[in-house]
Amino acid sequence: MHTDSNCIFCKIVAGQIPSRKVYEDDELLAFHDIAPWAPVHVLIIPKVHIASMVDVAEAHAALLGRMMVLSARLMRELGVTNGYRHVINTGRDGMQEVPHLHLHVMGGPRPWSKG
Ligand code: DGP
Repeated sequence: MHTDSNCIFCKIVAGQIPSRKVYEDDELLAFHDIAPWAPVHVLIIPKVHIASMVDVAEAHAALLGRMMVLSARLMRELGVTNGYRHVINTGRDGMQEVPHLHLHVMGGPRPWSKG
Protein backbone atom coordinates (compact mmCIF):
# COMPACT_ATOMS: atom_id res chain seq x y z
CA MET A 1 0.00 0.00 0.00
CA HIS A 2 1.26 3.48 -0.89
CA THR A 3 2.15 5.56 2.19
CA ASP A 4 4.08 8.82 2.74
CA SER A 5 6.48 8.78 5.69
CA ASN A 6 6.14 12.58 6.08
CA CYS A 7 2.33 12.52 6.21
CA ILE A 8 0.64 13.09 9.60
CA PHE A 9 -2.33 10.88 8.71
CA CYS A 10 -0.08 8.08 7.40
CA LYS A 11 1.66 8.26 10.78
CA ILE A 12 -1.70 7.94 12.52
CA VAL A 13 -2.49 4.90 10.33
CA ALA A 14 0.89 3.40 11.30
CA GLY A 15 0.25 4.06 15.01
CA GLN A 16 3.22 6.45 15.20
CA ILE A 17 0.93 9.31 16.27
CA PRO A 18 -1.90 8.53 18.72
CA SER A 19 -5.52 9.19 17.80
CA ARG A 20 -8.95 8.56 19.27
CA LYS A 21 -10.03 5.87 16.81
CA VAL A 22 -13.68 5.12 16.25
CA TYR A 23 -13.34 2.61 13.38
CA GLU A 24 -10.65 0.66 11.55
CA ASP A 25 -10.53 -1.97 8.84
CA ASP A 26 -8.07 -2.95 6.09
CA GLU A 27 -8.87 0.11 3.97
CA LEU A 28 -10.27 2.81 6.24
CA LEU A 29 -9.56 4.52 9.53
CA ALA A 30 -11.84 6.92 11.41
CA PHE A 31 -10.85 9.04 14.40
CA HIS A 32 -11.92 12.16 16.28
CA ASP A 33 -10.59 15.45 14.90
CA ILE A 34 -8.02 17.03 17.22
CA ALA A 35 -9.61 20.49 16.77
CA PRO A 36 -13.35 19.79 16.50
CA TRP A 37 -15.76 22.30 14.94
CA ALA A 38 -18.77 20.44 16.34
CA PRO A 39 -19.62 18.30 19.40
CA VAL A 40 -18.96 15.20 17.25
CA HIS A 41 -16.27 15.69 14.58
CA VAL A 42 -14.84 12.56 13.00
CA LEU A 43 -12.34 12.24 10.17
CA ILE A 44 -12.64 9.24 7.86
CA ILE A 45 -9.52 8.49 5.83
CA PRO A 46 -8.35 5.86 3.40
CA LYS A 47 -5.26 4.07 4.74
CA VAL A 48 -3.60 4.39 1.36
CA HIS A 49 -1.97 7.79 0.86
CA ILE A 50 -4.15 9.76 -1.55
CA ALA A 51 -3.12 13.40 -1.19
CA SER A 52 -6.47 14.95 -2.09
CA MET A 53 -9.54 14.68 -4.33
CA VAL A 54 -7.26 15.87 -7.14
CA ASP A 55 -5.61 12.45 -7.06
CA VAL A 56 -8.79 10.41 -6.97
CA ALA A 57 -9.25 8.02 -9.90
CA GLU A 58 -12.02 5.72 -11.12
CA ALA A 59 -10.28 2.88 -9.27
CA HIS A 60 -11.03 4.67 -5.97
CA ALA A 61 -14.79 4.80 -6.51
CA ALA A 62 -15.60 1.91 -4.17
CA LEU A 63 -13.24 3.24 -1.51
CA LEU A 64 -14.90 6.66 -1.56
CA GLY A 65 -18.29 5.01 -1.47
CA ARG A 66 -17.24 3.05 1.60
CA MET A 67 -16.17 6.29 3.31
CA MET A 68 -19.66 7.74 2.78
CA VAL A 69 -21.45 4.60 3.95
CA LEU A 70 -19.21 4.41 7.01
CA SER A 71 -19.99 8.04 7.87
CA ALA A 72 -23.68 7.25 8.31
CA ARG A 73 -22.92 4.20 10.43
CA LEU A 74 -20.53 6.13 12.69
CA MET A 75 -22.94 9.01 13.23
CA ARG A 76 -25.59 6.47 14.26
CA GLU A 77 -23.14 4.71 16.58
CA LEU A 78 -21.97 8.01 18.10
CA GLY A 79 -25.58 9.01 18.84
CA VAL A 80 -25.89 11.82 16.30
CA THR A 81 -29.63 11.76 15.64
CA ASN A 82 -30.44 15.27 14.35
CA GLY A 83 -28.30 15.47 11.25
CA TYR A 84 -24.69 16.11 10.35
CA ARG A 85 -22.42 17.72 7.76
CA HIS A 86 -19.85 16.24 5.38
CA VAL A 87 -16.88 18.34 4.27
CA ILE A 88 -13.91 17.49 2.06
CA ASN A 89 -11.38 20.29 1.67
CA THR A 90 -9.22 20.10 -1.46
CA GLY A 91 -5.99 21.99 -2.06
CA ARG A 92 -4.90 25.44 -0.93
CA ASP A 93 -7.94 27.32 -2.17
CA GLY A 94 -10.13 24.57 -0.74
CA MET A 95 -8.57 25.19 2.70
CA GLN A 96 -7.01 21.72 2.92
CA GLU A 97 -4.36 21.66 5.66
CA VAL A 98 -3.46 17.98 5.80
CA PRO A 99 -2.52 16.58 2.37
CA HIS A 100 -4.04 13.13 2.91
CA LEU A 101 -7.62 12.75 1.69
CA HIS A 102 -10.10 12.95 4.57
CA LEU A 103 -13.82 13.26 5.00
CA HIS A 104 -14.94 15.50 7.88
CA VAL A 105 -18.22 14.35 9.42
CA MET A 106 -19.68 16.75 11.97
CA GLY A 107 -22.78 16.68 14.10
CA GLY A 108 -24.23 17.11 17.56
CA PRO A 109 -26.33 19.82 19.17
CA ARG A 110 -26.02 23.27 17.59
CA PRO A 111 -24.86 25.98 17.59
CA TRP A 112 -21.43 25.15 16.25
CA SER A 113 -19.01 26.68 13.80
CA LYS A 114 -19.50 26.17 10.07
CA GLY A 115 -15.72 25.69 9.78
P1 DGP B 1 -8.32 20.07 6.53
O1 DGP B 1 -8.30 21.55 6.69
O2 DGP B 1 -9.57 19.59 5.79
O3 DGP B 1 -7.03 19.54 5.96
O4 DGP B 1 -8.47 19.51 8.01
C1 DGP B 1 -7.49 18.81 8.71
C2 DGP B 1 -8.06 18.43 10.03
O5 DGP B 1 -7.18 17.50 10.63
C3 DGP B 1 -8.21 19.60 11.01
O6 DGP B 1 -9.59 19.73 11.34
C4 DGP B 1 -7.40 19.19 12.24
C5 DGP B 1 -7.15 17.72 12.03
N1 DGP B 1 -5.86 17.25 12.49
C6 DGP B 1 -4.65 17.74 12.12
N2 DGP B 1 -3.66 17.06 12.73
C7 DGP B 1 -4.28 16.11 13.49
C8 DGP B 1 -3.78 15.08 14.35
O7 DGP B 1 -2.59 14.89 14.54
N3 DGP B 1 -4.72 14.29 14.96
C9 DGP B 1 -6.06 14.47 14.75
N4 DGP B 1 -6.89 13.64 15.39
N5 DGP B 1 -6.56 15.41 13.93
C10 DGP B 1 -5.67 16.22 13.32
